[in-house]
Amino acid sequence: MHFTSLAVFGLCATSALVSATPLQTRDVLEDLQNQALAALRDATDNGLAKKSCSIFNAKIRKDWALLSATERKSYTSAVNCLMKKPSRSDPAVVPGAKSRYDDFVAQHINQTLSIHGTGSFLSWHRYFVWSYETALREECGYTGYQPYWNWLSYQNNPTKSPVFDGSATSMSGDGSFVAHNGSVGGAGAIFLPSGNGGGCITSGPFKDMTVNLGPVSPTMAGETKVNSSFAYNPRCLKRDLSAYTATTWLTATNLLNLTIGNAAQSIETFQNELQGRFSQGFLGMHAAGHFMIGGDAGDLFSSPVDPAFWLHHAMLDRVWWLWQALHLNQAETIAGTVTIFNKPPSRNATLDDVIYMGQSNAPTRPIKELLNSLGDDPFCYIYL
Ligand SMILES: *[C@@H]1O[C@H](CO)[C@@H](O)[C@H](O)[C@H]1NC(C)=O
Ligand SMILES: *[C@@H]1O[C@H](CO)[C@@H](O)[C@H](O)[C@H]1NC(C)=O
Ligand SMILES: *[C@@H]1O[C@H](CO)[C@@H](O)[C@H](O)[C@H]1NC(C)=O
Ligand SMILES: *[C@@H]1O[C@H](CO)[C@@H](O)[C@H](O)[C@H]1NC(C)=O
Ligand SMILES: *[C@@H]1O[C@H](CO)[C@@H](O)[C@H](O)[C@H]1NC(C)=O
Ligand SMILES: [Cu+2]
Repeated sequence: MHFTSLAVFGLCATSALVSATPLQTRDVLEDLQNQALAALRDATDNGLAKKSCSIFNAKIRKDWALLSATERKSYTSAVNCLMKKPSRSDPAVVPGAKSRYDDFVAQHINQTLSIHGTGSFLSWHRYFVWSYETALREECGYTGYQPYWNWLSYQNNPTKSPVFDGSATSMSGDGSFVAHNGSVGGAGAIFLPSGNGGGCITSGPFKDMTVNLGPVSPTMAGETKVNSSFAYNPRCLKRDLSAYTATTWLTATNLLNLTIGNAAQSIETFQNELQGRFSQGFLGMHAAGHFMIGGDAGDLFSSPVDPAFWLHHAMLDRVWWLWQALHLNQAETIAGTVTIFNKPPSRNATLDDVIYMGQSNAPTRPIKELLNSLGDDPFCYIYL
């Protein structure tokens, strides 16, 4: 009952916000965030939070922009540590996995066609980010939690974003300028013009990193794919930050539609809108985040080679978390089949379907255990 009145409040808030132009993106997100936290606080008493986890003791994942310089550097140091630890993958099977970091990339490559445009898309990526966060903490001494990249910031000039400004406290910046003919997103349907990058990143914590796996399905003009999915292909990390992509799709309007607008009606409409309507030229916020970064991040299979992947997917998880908190009576529902955009046609996914993480440190679990961020086992976190 609590939930219904909150949902109604949410819908009233939408029309108020939509009529106020231009949309103040900070207010939009703060408003959603406050509603989500209020809903979760109420729900704590009604049994949403299980066992010892509650909104009051949950771990807090924060906006990168709000972390201190020290916190940001401790995060990027831990990522660089993971890139130096030896791989646990079988070199005969995954020759391109040279580091612990690569073990995660290889999982994503291997499972790409059953974790995108499927009923497991949201839960698989939630568990993936969590297993990576856990590895940073347990294997590399990181003491914080996974930060996120707030999509609704610096859309006009991503190179000024604290995530991508190329400084020592960023996630490294744009690639060097290499003339090329844009990228093609949306499963080949949506042309995205070039930005000012296209080449290797030049500064920041990941300037000297080596990308070992991919590209498996490159989308930036001029890139060639490897001959086999797990091939060893050492190279620099390429980006082409795109204000075009950010201003077109990483918008407050789209976020509101997903969380409290027409697309928020069910998990099916939510995840479909989040993943785009490619044939209509609508990239959707998930792919838009990938193509705002561009270069290696635009590869459906090997995109996790870019360490910004995890901040992007934490934001995606946050948007799902916001939707769940604002639709608690639907929070543990899923929709979709078990093949990418139902190609080839397949059965619906079920809550008992299992998600496995291979060589990461996370045990196989059914989807139903991965829906509640306050479910205690394995998750106990919120976003701020
Ligand atoms: C890839 O996935 C298949 C199942 O689809 C699994 O049998 C295999 O072990 C996986 N390979 C790696 C390297 O994880
Ligand atoms: C660039 O790519 C777009 C979309 O694929 C295409 O329409 C255009 O002709 C290309 N331009 C050049 C100069 O190759
Ligand atoms: C892929 O295979 C072709 C032909 O066998 C070979 O010429 C090329 O060097 C290979 N590319 C990579 C990246 O291994
Ligand atoms: C909101 O999402 C719905 C469902 O996908 C879509 O039909 C509609 O065009 C979207 N509205 C806006 C303003 O993007
Ligand atoms: C699969 O799910 C859709 C809704 O997402 C539903 O309409 C359909 O009936 C389901 N199919 C089966 C075989 O249960
Ligand atoms: Cu993915």
